Amino acid sequence: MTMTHRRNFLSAAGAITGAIAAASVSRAAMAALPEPVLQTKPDTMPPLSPSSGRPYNPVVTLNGWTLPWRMNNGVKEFHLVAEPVVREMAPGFKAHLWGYNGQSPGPTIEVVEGDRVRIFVSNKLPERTSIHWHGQRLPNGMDGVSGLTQPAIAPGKTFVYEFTARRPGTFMYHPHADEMAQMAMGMMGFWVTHPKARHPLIDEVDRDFVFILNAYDIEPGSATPKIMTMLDFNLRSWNSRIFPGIDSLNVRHNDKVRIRFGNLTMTNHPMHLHGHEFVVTGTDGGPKPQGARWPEVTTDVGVGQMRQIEFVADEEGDWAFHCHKSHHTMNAMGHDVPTMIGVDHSDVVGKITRLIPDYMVMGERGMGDMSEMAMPLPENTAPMMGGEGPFGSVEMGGMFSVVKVRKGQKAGDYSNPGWFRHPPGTVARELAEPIAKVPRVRGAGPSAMPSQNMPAANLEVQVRKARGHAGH
Ligand SMILES: [Cu+2]
Repeated sequence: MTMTHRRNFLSAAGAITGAIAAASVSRAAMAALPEPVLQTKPDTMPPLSPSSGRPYNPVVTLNGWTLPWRMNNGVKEFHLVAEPVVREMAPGFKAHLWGYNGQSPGPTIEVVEGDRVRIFVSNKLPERTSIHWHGQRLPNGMDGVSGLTQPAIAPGKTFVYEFTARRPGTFMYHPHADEMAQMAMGMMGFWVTHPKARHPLIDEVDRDFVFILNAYDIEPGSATPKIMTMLDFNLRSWNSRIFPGIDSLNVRHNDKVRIRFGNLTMTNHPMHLHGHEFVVTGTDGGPKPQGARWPEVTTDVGVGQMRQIEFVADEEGDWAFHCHKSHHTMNAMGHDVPTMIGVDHSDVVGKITRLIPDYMVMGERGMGDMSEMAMPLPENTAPMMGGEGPFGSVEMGGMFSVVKVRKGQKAGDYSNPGWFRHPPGTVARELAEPIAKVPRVRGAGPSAMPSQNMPAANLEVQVRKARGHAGH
């Protein structure tokens, strides 16, 4: 267990914040609060079974964890600490982010419909903050919009939020103070409210995974995100992790699986699962009516939206699960590189090498080679794409992971079973023998294409180029 209680709150937090002058919270004020719980490892922690209150089947936060609570006279008390953190986004690449309780995103909060919830929020950031409880029904003054529904939480101060979790579902939390900077720095977390009893629109599942889609702009060789970036982020992550740093979702064959995700980036993400059809069973607005559900393999999640998908994992294997925007399954790289596919560099390379000895031709045959080149990278930089699979480089980065479906996986076992062992004869293979010549069908029906029409010889194409904008 890597979770540590912060016995000496000030010194432990001081060690994490390093050079950044963190605000101090008085020890006397802290004594009355639930001890903040800290997590610094980016591992996927096992589900946290409820120690008190109504029972439920807990979720698993991808490369994250659930925040323990203290029961105080029937109220569930949590303590979130907003603070600078160091997040390992992938092996060999650490980012200086802001988050909660040692991590970005912060810990997942799990409660039960009808629970009275009290959340203490201590601000150890160098600037003011607040927390908005996205999607919750609550008294207006608990909504966390600084300036509108409450004064901002100044550095060094602790605020208390209290409300009843009225609606079961999939929610998140994030600041509503200097949002652009604080969300670009990684301040966000997941919230799940479990139903208090059997709900006609909420199925019981064997596995329930959660994560938030987020994006950063961190220049290769540096560690702090550029907070002024509006659209051209260079890292797309799940829970501030990028492939191959995102853990696989390990399930047992025939498990009913739910995956919940929310989008706090600046663009939409079409989420695509291989090998299975799923249904979207709910959003941050609540469970979807049965008549509005249909099978699909990709569902788009817009900015500020949440989706929960469900499927029966009835096909064994290692199934890719990723954002379908091809640039979102890549890590940091330059986007303004010309396409070189089909360009023959052979005559120029020699000449340029005489001037620049390290010159390298890039992209003559596409970009796939880049993943195997193992070029020296600036320190603290993740490769553009990578991830070793059983058959070579996976050539992916960013928002990509694998759902591993195994007969041998035990109930409640979330450990990685390793690569799938394909039954003999079920893997695409190189053709060993020459292709037998198959006579082409020369039909005369309506679909036959007379060859004299293609290609048309001596075809002259005239292009008129626009000159100026006079005609616009
Ligand atoms: Cu995407």
